Amino acid sequence: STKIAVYPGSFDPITKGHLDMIERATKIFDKVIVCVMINSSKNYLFNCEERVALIKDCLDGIENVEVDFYDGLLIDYVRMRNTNIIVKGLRAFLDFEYEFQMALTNKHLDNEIETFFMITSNKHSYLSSTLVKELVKYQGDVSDFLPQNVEKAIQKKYEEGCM
Ligand code: COD
Repeated sequence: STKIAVYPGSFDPITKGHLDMIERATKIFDKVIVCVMINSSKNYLFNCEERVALIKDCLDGIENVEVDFYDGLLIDYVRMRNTNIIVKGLRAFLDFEYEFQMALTNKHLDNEIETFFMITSNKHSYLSSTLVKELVKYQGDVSDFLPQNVEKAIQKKYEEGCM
């Protein structure tokens, strides 16, 4: 049967760390659905449409990937897409506790749900959207961390005084 994985996140904005995850996941699963969602503990710089558009731009050319958005529970979205697979990325130390908690909560809500974790590549292990935003705020160089379209978009946010 076709294995469909949902890769959920804030992606505010998408970084080379996320892209590395997505590219690797598309080699393992038949299809990967990147879903822009809401983490209620975060304030977003880019609105949902902007985040979706930036991701779509980055993934142009990869066949078995789809970009979507959803305002609701992750497990409801996963169920709606007729799958039970969630894929997440794990960075050095900072993600473990939080991701562990989310994976177990999702499993508690729906025992069929399986969360797969992929370890970040070394190069991206310390990269986060939050750090990138801080760098841009103080006009640090982020070209190693972001694809060009995203770098342009975030620079525009800076020039518009959004950060
Ligand atoms: N290398 C590898 N992986 C990375 C990197 C990197 N450099 N940076 C981030 N990642 C991974 C993260 O570990 C995560 O798996 C994914 O990429 C997305 O990261 P973020 O930061 O964009 O997204 P989050 O953590 O804000 O996403 C949280 C969700 C939106 C998925 C969560 O809040 C959620 O499921 N919300 C929906 C409501 C819900 O169901 N809540 C209950 C959850 S138990």
